[in-house]
Amino acid sequence: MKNKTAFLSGITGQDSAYLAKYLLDLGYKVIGGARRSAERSYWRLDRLEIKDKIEIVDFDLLDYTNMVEVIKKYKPDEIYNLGAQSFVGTSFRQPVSTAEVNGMAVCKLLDIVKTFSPDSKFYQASTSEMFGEVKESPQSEYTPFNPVSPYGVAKMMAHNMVEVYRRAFDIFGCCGILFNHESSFRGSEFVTKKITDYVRAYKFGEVEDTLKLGNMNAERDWGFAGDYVKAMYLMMQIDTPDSYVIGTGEKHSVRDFVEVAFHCIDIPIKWEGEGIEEKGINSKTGEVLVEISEKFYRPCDVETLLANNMKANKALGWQPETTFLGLVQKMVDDTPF
Ligand code: NAP
Ligand code: F7E
Repeated sequence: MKNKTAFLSGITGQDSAYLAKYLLDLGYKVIGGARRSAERSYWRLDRLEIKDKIEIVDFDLLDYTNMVEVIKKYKPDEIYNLGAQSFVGTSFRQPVSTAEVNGMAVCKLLDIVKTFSPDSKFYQASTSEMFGEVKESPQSEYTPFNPVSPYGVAKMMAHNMVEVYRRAFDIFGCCGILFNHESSFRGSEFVTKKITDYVRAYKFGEVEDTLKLGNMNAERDWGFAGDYVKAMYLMMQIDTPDSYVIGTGEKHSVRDFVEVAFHCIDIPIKWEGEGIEEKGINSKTGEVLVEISEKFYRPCDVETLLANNMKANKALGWQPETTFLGLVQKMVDDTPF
């Protein structure tokens, strides 16, 4: 039997690295789409030693002609649209380009699939950020969306568009409504990576300043990216395309995350002060390690997220394997698995 072909947009990103490895191990031929930049970095693929096993092609979600050429040429069995402007903070400063890449480009890509490769299965990287100011907790596939960031609004458009293409045009379109998933491959501006990079540097005596953070009260349902890409694959294998919430069902605040990360190097943290005056202090030595900077506050923030993953558990047999402590430890140790 011929090996299946999977096309992954955003091949330089965190999720594509884990998914590419997973699919290659299953015997897939993997084509990875990367947009042009002054110097492309494949450090994640290199660390997994899979760069040479992937066919890399130029692919920019902002270029319609380029997308047509790639989809027409490969007619992949499975398309995973993982490319996006993925940083919520930036979406407040660049709402137009975020809407174009995360929203409108997905509409174009779906239409290209419908026209040139209607048998391709399509996975869209939807997000818990669409729940925004949450209408209920925990959040399931039936919870109304209420986004509070340009990122969330754009992703909601893409999500709804996949559901319309599924109903109206019979496209095999799946949406994974993924809650925050992290790893040592996370981009450095995301809060988990920022904290764990700091803690590791502190352990080796390499920091010169305190760790500066924003909203310490925000709560997230954080899981391990390596577990979540398996859910993407599973939803593309069942008979009927659908949308699934993927998360752990456990939430923690940014403050908890900081405490657990320092705990991984045996430093107990105590907190003093409130709001902008809050400080995280090494309770053994009195050294101030964490301070608040307004720079990292957002104009609006999602205060709390918690997944109800029952549907994925029942229909896909999916459940997370990595505990919260296990995730933080992997990140502090900088190990991908
Ligand atoms: P990531 O590490 O930031 O990777 C995003 C990828 O998209 C990068 O390869 C980036 O390329 C690429 N990209 C950006 N603009 C593009 C464009 N115009 N055309 C083509 N590619 C473009 O993100 P991730 O954490 O792996 O997330 C994967 C997907 O899941 C994203 O769609 C994200 O929005 C979504 N998501 C993530 C989470 C999470 O917690 N990680 C949760 C829910 C949903 P460059 O390297 O050139 O920038
Ligand atoms: O922020 C707060 C911040 O940037 C988490 C993306 O993958 O998950 C991710 O989006 C929380 C927010 O992730 C800092 O205000 C405090 O409340 O790590 P983050 P995110 O915004 O939740 C969703 C599901 C996606 O889909 C996105 O693509 O932490 N926070 N202090 C901070 N955040 C950052 N980045 N930096 C800080 O210093």
